[in-house]
Amino acid sequence: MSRWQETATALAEAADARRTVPQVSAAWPDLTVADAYRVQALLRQRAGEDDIVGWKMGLTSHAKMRQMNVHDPIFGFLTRSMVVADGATVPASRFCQPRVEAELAVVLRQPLRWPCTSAQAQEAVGGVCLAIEILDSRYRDFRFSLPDVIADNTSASGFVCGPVVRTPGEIPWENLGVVLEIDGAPMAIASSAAVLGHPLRSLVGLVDLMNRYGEDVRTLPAGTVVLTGGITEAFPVAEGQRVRLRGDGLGEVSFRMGPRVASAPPPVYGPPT
Ligand code: OOG
Ligand code: MG
Repeated sequence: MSRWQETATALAEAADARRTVPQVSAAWPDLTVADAYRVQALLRQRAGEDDIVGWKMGLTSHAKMRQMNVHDPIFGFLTRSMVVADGATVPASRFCQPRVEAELAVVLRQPLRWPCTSAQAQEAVGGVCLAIEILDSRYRDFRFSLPDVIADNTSASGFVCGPVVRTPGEIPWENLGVVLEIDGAPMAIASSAAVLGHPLRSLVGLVDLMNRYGEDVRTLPAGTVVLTGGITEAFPVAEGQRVRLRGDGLGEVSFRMGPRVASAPPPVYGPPT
């Protein structure tokens, strides 16, 4: 088994068992960003092409870069099993050390491929909605380097999209106020402008990064969901808590972290191939 494959297997098993592992870079100090995206591509293969519903950008705001002490945008993939319905209760046993953050998600109405201009990206966006991302690092206390977090599929674990979807022409999505609440208490109040000045830049950045590191993936098909990155820093969420995100012109989206359940949770990365 290659070193990339061994690493992907260890991370997938940790994700499925909801436990943490030592940072990959501890045993592999010269792990590069390209190596890390190769590991991530193997996790994606393991999940299976049919299970991929979209992509996410991370570390696209100063709030997030500061919090994680990693200063370069990254991308990861989203699977069907990560989808959480608006208003749902999710058993806490699905996660190990969950955190939540406020995001804007976009849905593409036409395919997008490199090279793409901002105008082409904007043209491809069919809708914009609120999203709560549920992060769950496979590294204890979310301590990682840039390649570590890329190999771990950028801590992807769950996401909840809001019910109100607007076209880019309907709302000024470059500057929308959002409030992230836990149990009714505002944790963060911020603007979508925090995402690279305009979340559209995050979409263009995704296409650029994919062209460099996406290996087999070059085109984002119509219908793809893209999380554009945390507008706010991420906050730990405990069993029993309700998380709600409100945003100008986009209504609200919420979920509850429910009690742990004994039955096995759905695997995040699927069976070994
Ligand atoms: C890494 C993932 C970052 C974002 O939106 O910035 C991310 C992490 O913070 O664990 O999803
Ligand atoms: Mg995020």
